[in-house]
Amino acid sequence: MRTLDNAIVTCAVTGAIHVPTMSPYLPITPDKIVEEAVVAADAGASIVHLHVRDPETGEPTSDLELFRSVAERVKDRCDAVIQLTTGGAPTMSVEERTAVVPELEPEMASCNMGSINFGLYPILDAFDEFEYEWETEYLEGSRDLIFPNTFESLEKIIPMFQSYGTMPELEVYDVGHLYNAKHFVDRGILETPIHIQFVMGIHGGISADHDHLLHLVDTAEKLFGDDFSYSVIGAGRMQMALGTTAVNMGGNARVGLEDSLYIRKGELAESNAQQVEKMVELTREVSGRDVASPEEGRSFLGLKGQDNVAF
Ligand code: KMH
Ligand code: ZN
Repeated sequence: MRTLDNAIVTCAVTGAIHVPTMSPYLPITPDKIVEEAVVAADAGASIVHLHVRDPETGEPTSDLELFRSVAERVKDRCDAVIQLTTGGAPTMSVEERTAVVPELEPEMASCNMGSINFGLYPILDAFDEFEYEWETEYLEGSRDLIFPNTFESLEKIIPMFQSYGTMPELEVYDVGHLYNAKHFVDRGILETPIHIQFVMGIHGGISADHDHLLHLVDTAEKLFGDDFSYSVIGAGRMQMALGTTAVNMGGNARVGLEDSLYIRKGELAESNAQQVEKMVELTREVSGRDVASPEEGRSFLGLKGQDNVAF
């Protein structure tokens, strides 16, 4: 495994899992997404992972002009690596959600390594009423929805990343997705070293347990030897716990309101930066590592630099 002296903390500012009813702090408008990303970077996030939302309804969208406007403004105000989602929302087509790569040529973008059930419907049990009509439909619809990332679509997407100089961050939701990555490495389609994001705790993927993280890392070691690095998302209440374990083991951590709305059990986080500050402090207190700067992150991951993006 490749490890950096300092740990990379990524902040995922807003995503497709949470609906506006769930938290008054969820950033929805472009202004708020930009502000949250910049403050998270100031708090120590060297990578910001960005999705965009319809500013009127808060619905996840793949609008390229919104992506451009948010990415441009974040770039103007901080030097964090801007990592755009190509996961979008499970309801979008693969073409729609990956269009950010040719359009904006980011330094880095997510690349989801397999198809899964993506069950958001348990959230329905937690609320009596939702602010927007789409929220109930969206969550209910996830009962019968597959997040498609087929071999054929990955055969097209991975070379597209390479032609625009965009480093794919491989989103691995279960052990089998590591074998999918290995398959593309063996065929010469995916270049090494790879950077993996273990996404744990999605209803449909592997659960957010420490023993599963150890197994994922061991399996990646077996398949890729020294040719991979990793970060961990513990979706929901395991965010800080799994992030801390990952940085203790020489990996990296992702926090942010995209994957957990809480700062601790029962207490909503007031901002993305609050979660970043906590992860930074945990990293320093328990792992003996410091937190990587954006430049350290870039050099470790071999990124092309902010001057070479198309926004
Ligand atoms: N929010 C994560 C569960 C992506 O944007 O491509 C998944 C994610 C994927 O961040
Ligand atoms: Zn995302």
